[in-house]
Amino acid sequence: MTTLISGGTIVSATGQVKADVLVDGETIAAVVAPGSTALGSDLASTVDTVIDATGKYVIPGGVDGHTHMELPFGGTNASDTFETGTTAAAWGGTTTIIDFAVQRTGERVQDGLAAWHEKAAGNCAIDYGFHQILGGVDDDSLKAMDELVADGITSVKLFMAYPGVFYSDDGQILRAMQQARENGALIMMHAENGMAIDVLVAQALARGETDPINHGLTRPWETEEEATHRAIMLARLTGAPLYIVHMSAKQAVATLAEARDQGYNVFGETCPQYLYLSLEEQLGAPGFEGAKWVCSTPLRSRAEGHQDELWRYLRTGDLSVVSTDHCPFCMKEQKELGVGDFSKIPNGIGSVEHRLDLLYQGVVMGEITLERWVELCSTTPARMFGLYGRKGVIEPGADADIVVYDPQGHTSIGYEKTHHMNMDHSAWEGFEIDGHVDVVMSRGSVVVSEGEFRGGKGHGKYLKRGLSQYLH
Ligand code: DUC
Ligand code: ZN
Ligand code: ZN
Repeated sequence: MTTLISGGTIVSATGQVKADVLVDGETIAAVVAPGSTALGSDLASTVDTVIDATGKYVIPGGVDGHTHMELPFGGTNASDTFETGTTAAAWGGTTTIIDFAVQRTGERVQDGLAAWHEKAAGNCAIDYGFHQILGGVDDDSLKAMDELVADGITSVKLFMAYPGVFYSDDGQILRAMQQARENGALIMMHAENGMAIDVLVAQALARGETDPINHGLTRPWETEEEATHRAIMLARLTGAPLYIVHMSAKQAVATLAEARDQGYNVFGETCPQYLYLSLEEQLGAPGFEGAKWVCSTPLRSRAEGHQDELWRYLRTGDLSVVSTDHCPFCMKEQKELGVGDFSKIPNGIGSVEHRLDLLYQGVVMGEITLERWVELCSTTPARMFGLYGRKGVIEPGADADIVVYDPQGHTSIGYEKTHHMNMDHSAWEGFEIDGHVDVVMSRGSVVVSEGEFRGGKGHGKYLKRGLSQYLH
């Protein structure tokens, strides 16, 4: 099966070029100048299918390096299965996810990972890989980390928050970093001071402050900045590279930027919710409504200017990646667990479907360039998580994961509109997007076209990943 994507502008992390893309089977066979006779006089008439991309951008499929399908958390499970979540991702132009397999405290790492393989295998509409959450750092899990790396799970996530659930203390973090220094794993860090937060939460509840906004008020920026600083110091001490997930506080990113200026191998990720949404407007919505936006790290105050600073850090390169931290929960029976006690609201927002569209608004608003859009959503995550060459790029030999994006198109986001995630609401209700995902190809198969889903579960393959390209 051959396909020619013709007439479009290919946008990469480094530039734009008008060129046609020839896809043969699952991979990209050639990128040719329009009208080139290098591969025969009339390529369009020799291929099986032609996709007309005139006036549109042709970009590498999105790589979302941070999702939580079916995550058991907060007394319930994230509401997207691997099937519904990867289908929604495909609708939005994301062709690869990297989800977090979980080792619960007291469980064997290998058992946690096997359970994740079982959830995902045969159910994904797009390709997928795993990071491993270590819920307990000990001799066994450190040994298991070496096996993970050999098996293509080349990054582990540790938590400085959620004592009693996922939390690792500083000694455990230090040991994991020492091991990562040896085996090449990338340490991903949830950087919030969970011990301090738990005290603030208990004090707020004792004062009768139970509304969702208190989730943000009890996780002030200092708790993110302090943990970020501590994580960086431990990384410096051990020489391990460090990737800090879901950064939302401008002060924490300033600390990260300072360490980067000093030459340390530390990287930051943010998410669309921290760029667009705020403590005042969403988390502080009347009644229990704010529960829709309870996630950790929390949304930050617009009055304090975090959102603008995060866009700036995306431009300076101090923030390297935009992922979603997709962790959806319905209001009914899930978020509702926290009526009368904000600390019981399951933490998470669903965005896996909207990342490319939302970030493209950054281009429309003049916050980032087209190239930076592609770099943040696809190329850098592919490099960061050992997938580059197959993913994150349009060049011969790469997987044919390609999105045709129409800058003249329009997308109305909302639960009743373009929403395909398994949720009973949208955290992005009413967002109007200049731009539209027209065609999505995953390993050579068109999975979305003309407003129709043409993919299916089982198409997505497990990706054994290499080491991060940013380790040295
Ligand atoms: N933050 C969330 O909002 N949800 C899942 C886990 C996390 O760290
Ligand atoms: Zn986290
Ligand atoms: Zn997460």
